[in-house]
Amino acid sequence: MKNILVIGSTGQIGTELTLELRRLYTGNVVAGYIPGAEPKGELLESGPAAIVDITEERQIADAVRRYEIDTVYNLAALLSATAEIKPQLAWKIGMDGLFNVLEVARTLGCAVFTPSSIGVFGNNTPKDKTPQDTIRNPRTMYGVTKVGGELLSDYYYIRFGVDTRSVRFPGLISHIAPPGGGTTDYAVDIYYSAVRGEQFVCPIAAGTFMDMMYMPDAISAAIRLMEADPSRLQHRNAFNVTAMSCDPEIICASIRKHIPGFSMSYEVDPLRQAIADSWPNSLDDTCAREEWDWQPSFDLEAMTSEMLLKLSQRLSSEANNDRS
Ligand code: AKB
Repeated sequence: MKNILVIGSTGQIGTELTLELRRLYTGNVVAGYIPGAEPKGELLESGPAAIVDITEERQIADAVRRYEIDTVYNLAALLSATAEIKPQLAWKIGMDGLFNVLEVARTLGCAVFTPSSIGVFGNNTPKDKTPQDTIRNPRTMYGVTKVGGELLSDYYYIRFGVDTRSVRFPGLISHIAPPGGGTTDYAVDIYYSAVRGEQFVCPIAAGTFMDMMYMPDAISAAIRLMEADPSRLQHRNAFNVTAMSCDPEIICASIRKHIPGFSMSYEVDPLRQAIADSWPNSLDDTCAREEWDWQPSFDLEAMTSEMLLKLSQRLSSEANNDRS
């Protein structure tokens, strides 16, 4: 039996991860949240919830003691574009918050998963098939906290034996909880526009390639890595993982196979574009495949079919509810 605490359970990854963990494990899967971002619906009804602000070490420790937690999924973060606007807060959550989690894990004996990102890479990193072990010199606060987080997590493993593991997520695409403040958010927003029958105004320029992944694959990556046999792990913080590499035109073309009239124009956001230009075009995820059998299930076409179907079902049932 596992008892798990998900910090940031109501965010883009947390919402789906918490529900999947509850489906898989019989122990307590505690939805940690901050006031103002309370769990609702199935997330609230299917298991325990607790206020856990990552900047308050005592709140983390209290939840870990109360529910006898053995594994923490630490999903608290500001995404890349927001982190550039609020760098001090990004540091407080990404670095000071992670330090709090690791200290609790060290003293109370928990394993810790903290997502890293393609944001750890910068302009000097090889752009295509970016290797697992290469230059990490981002010039964004998001990237700085993610590189710092990888190093700190490895330090806690090497120095104190805390079981820390992580993946470098690419842009994550989901029809459930929306992202907010990320550079790759356009790859979610484009599907909402398509389903609503609107033209999409893209903030990222044509020809800008970044890695992407459908959320069910991201959830499976996190859980599979935490379940992996530690004796096989040569790396820990953090593994490159990817499912596809695309630019806005490729996603648009994939949507047009289902909605031929869908149209897209461009109004490039300089902040997001500069961040996107500093990130890899595509990652090499061989190490994850070799060390814990990582393999995505969804390519672009499979993801587009499911995104359009699920989103249109959800948006039309919300519209019906609003009418009644
Ligand atoms: C972002 O765009 O900030 C995130 C990421 C790739 O880490 N989605």
